Amino acid sequence: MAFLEYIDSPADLKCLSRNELEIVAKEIRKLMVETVSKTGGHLAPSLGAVEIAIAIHYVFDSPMDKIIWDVGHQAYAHKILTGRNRNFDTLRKHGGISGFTRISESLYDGFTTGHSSTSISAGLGIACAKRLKKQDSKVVAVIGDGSMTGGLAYEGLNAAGDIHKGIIVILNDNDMSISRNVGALSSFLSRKYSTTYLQNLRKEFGIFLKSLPKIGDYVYKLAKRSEESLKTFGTPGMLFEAFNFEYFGPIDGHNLDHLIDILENIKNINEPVLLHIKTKKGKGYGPAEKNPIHFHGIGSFDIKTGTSVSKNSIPSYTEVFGNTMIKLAKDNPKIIAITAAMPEGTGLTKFGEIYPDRLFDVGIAEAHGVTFAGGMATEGFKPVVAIYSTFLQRAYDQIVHDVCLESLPVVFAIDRAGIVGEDGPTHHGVFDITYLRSMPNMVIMAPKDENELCQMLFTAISYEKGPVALRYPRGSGIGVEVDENITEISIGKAEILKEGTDLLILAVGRMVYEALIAYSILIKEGISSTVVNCRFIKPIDKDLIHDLVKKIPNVITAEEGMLEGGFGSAVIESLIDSGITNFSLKRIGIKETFIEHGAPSLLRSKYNLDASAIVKLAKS
Ligand SMILES: Cc1ncc(C[n+]2csc(CCOP(=O)(O)OP(=O)(O)O)c2C)c(N)n1
Repeated sequence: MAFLEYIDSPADLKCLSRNELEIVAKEIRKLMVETVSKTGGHLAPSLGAVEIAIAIHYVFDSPMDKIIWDVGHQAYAHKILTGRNRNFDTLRKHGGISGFTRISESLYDGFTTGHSSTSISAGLGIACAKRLKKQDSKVVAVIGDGSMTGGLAYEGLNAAGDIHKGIIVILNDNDMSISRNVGALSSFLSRKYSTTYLQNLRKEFGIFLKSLPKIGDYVYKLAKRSEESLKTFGTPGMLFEAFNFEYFGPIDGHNLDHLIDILENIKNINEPVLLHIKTKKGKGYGPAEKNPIHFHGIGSFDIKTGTSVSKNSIPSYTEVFGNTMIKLAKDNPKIIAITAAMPEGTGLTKFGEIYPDRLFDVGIAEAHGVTFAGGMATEGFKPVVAIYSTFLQRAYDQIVHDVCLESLPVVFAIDRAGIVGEDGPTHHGVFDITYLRSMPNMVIMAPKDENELCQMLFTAISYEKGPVALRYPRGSGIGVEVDENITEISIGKAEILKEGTDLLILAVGRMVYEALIAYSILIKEGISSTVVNCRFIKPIDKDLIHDLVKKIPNVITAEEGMLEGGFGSAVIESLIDSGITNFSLKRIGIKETFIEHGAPSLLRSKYNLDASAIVKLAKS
């Protein structure tokens, strides 16, 4: 690397000529592709944001000026330019650098990100705080067109345009969210008018103005302003100008010269500014340009061909969910699928191909998606809202207020529940049990394997009395056969998998499998356990659990989620509330901490979420 190895901070970048910056861009892309081919990560989004990262750091003075990368998944070039190029090979590895931006990782990261659409609000907060501190440093928020589909972004724009604080929003528009972007805004951003059309429009507008009987001062000014606004009519500027933003663009987001010139120009405008840049997702690496959806977030791959290195032959929970949806939808025309910008991630792509009218991609708008499902349910449909556990947090109020209050029969298919691994603390799905458990009318279940996932989905869809949340983990299933004929299971009923007398293990979801492994280890050491697949977190199978605890008072509960307000808490509360106090109970789960990024198996071992943790606890 001719230049990159000498760049330890943005100050080093500023010493280079513009031609040399082009070489830096090439070196960054090479480093990114080489690294992500081994570590996995958000390659295509970051490849598309190389020039904008260079231009920002060339023009602004970070860390005094604050740079905020929405989601943080486009920020690899930013990381490389801000002192992390030497350990970039540790990207997403345990103990290494995060796949998103973290204020605890670097002074150059303006805000901690991972969930989308936060950058404008955070940036505005920082800008207002700087004003109060009488600092005149700048704030730059870089946000993708996909992230612009999130409502929070508009709350930020609305506030920024009202209080007129200097903030520069850079809209990195590549026409893509993870999949092709959706929604009216997306088509608005790419709307193009021919010059003739615009000229005709202006002429007609002029004629219309002249035809007005009396044009007083006020009307004239208004008319003038309207005429001026016609100049931006062919561009999305109109939208942002309505928010009181000064709009610039759209410009080529890969032309470093243009980017630097325009940033130099808008740097000192003390009003909200929006710079619209057009970029190509995956830019500079053929396979990623060709297949940006696949390379949005990718595991390790072969650089030459772009093919993934390993693919587990056991189907993932996500795939099993998607296939079961197709199967069930065939006989039940009321089934509707809803995704928040993640048809691939939630396994619904094929469903959408077969039933295009029954899949709704609402964009990165989880809150809207849930309320939308509530509306559908009032009309007799059966909406299945498939959202990752971590992103469903965005819709907490909508689940309570728009679904649970009237007990509407909406199914929540909660993917990536539990530890997700390398994406880290912003993405682990560990809070859903806690926040859903307190909601009246909600049923919560978790399957022990992929076959039970099918049964639970069928059960959830058949349940008419109210909402059901079905949580299942990231990655491949256990490898069990999936029944051809899917059967229902009884709501609130657990199943005993092993019978023993010394210890009672009450497990849910993925931890059932770990409990069975623990059972086999313990039996060899002379400890016989009863293992229960509890299936339901709410309502728990009180009758069975109470009976068993009375017989076997040494109890371990096991779940992959927060202990506070979790499944184990539900068991304790239920026992105590029923006056059963003669038991000793230990809980396996996550104790009041944010779990860092790293390989799932490593994290499960570190945080005692596996069979050996159950064995250790049993022996103690
Ligand atoms: C609240 C929330 N929902 C879903 C996601 C998952 N997600 C990560 S990136 C992304 C697409 C973002 O698109 P865009 O901002 O245009 O960036 P691009 O990937 O195209 O560069 C999505 C849906 C998320 N990070 N946060």
